[in-house]
Amino acid sequence: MTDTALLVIDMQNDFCPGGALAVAGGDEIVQGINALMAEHENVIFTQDWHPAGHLSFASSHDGKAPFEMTEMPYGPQVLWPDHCIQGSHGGQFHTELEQDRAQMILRKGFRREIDSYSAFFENDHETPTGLDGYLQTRGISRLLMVGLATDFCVAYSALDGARLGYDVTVDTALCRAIDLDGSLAAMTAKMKDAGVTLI
Ligand code: VGL
Ligand code: ZN
Repeated sequence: MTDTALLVIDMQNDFCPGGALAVAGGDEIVQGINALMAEHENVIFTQDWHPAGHLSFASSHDGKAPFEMTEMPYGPQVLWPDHCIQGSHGGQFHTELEQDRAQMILRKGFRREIDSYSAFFENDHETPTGLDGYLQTRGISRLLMVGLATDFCVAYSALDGARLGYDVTVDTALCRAIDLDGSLAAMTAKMKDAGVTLI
């Protein structure tokens, strides 16, 4: 039994080319992730999973355009194009991703009022997703993270994981970034400062 899990983050159609919030090269990492999954006993997926009218969508705010900022009760929030709507094609995993390997699929962002980048906490940084309890009861203390997007869901998950005491590695070759206003450099620096290993 190994104490390591591979966390495959938000490998969904909407984050791949042709999707609503396409990350450049998002589809290029699918085969590499499939190969990495074959080497790991424990595999967990996350799935961004928003109700229509989610408050992280620019379309839910009068006069706001995608990629502008707004203030939420929990702090600043980027406004996104509508994406990963529950039950939609965009919310499904990339068709070539080997989904059968996932032992758990953790959905997040399902509350209309609050976004959730991290696999551990919603964007208020205090509402738990339950992943910490799941990992602890399974005796998992090391996490290898891959997926989309490097500077949002991957980075937030890595930072929270490190803060919770996990040994976190991010395989940057199997991630792709949105890179909004320098967010990739900023989040990379934060991950390094937090003791996350970047390979
Ligand atoms: C993500 C923006 C909005 C991500 C999810 O998976 O990085 N980014 N929702
Ligand atoms: Zn989202």
